[in-house]
Amino acid sequence: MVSEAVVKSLKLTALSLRYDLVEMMGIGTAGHLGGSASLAELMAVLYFYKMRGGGTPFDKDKLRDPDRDRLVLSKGHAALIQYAALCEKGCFPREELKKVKQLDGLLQGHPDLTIPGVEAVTGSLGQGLSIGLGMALALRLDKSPARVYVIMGDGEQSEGQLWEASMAAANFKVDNLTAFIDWNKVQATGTTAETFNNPDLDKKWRAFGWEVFTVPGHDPEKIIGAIESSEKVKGRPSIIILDTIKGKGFSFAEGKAAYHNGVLDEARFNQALQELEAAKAGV
Ligand SMILES: Cc1ncc(C[n+]2csc(CCOP(=O)(O)OP(=O)(O)O)c2C)c(N)n1
Repeated sequence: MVSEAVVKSLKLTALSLRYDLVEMMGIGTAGHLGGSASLAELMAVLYFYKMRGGGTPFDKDKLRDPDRDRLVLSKGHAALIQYAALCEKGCFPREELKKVKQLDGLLQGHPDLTIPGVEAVTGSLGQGLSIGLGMALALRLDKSPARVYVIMGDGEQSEGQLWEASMAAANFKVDNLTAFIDWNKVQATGTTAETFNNPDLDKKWRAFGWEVFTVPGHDPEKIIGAIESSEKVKGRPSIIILDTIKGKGFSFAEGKAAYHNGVLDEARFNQALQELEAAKAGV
């Protein structure tokens, strides 16, 4: 059972991550608001509550600890929200946020191993689950208590490779792996249903031998509950389908493909900051 105080602090953390996201995007500078904002609560839960760096909470000084939990952001285009979390954890200086996606900056458009805290190079959709599965198998061989988390998109579910990894993970009875689907129902140019309709994801994953949970994806308490349930599942991998809103937290972007990769003009930039302030007051 998570205390009210912890839940409140995670909600505030998610807002801070959204704030960092807007700072990185700047005015007309960088895109990918939608699929980043939909992950803010999950990132807050993972980096600020759940992930361990060799026995203690995620720690920038334990990034090479063999027993650290691993996070693979398979939907690598949402890198900005991961960068926000890593920055808040002190993995690199805040000034880097201003140089995101610039040639002389540390933080490139997709996660890269030069960035402290990033565990896998991603961006070509469909590959992260295979990478995470390899990590999970290696950790099992090493008898490590660490867990692997892999975050995928719902549009990404049309990639064939992840279904191979899905079958392999069930075949190998991997139970130190928890995957997530950011079920925000929108992808790059339209809704997921109209772009590549892939219904009944829960039934599909269950049929592939996984334990499946579906939870409201902007509720830290529910996310924690599902992760903790997944930790108790033995002999098969788990997947948590997060029912989310693309662009969550920014009224002009919610549910809109235009803000998949669209940049913010000055008016939207200011509106975004105002909406975050208002949300903070309501937590
Ligand atoms: C293999 C591959 N094909 C196409 C792309 C281009 N692309 C980037 S994001 C995206 C849409 C992804 O949709 P979804 O997985 O739902 O992500 P989210 O809406 O959560 O951001 C596409 C097609 C890519 N990165 N990799």
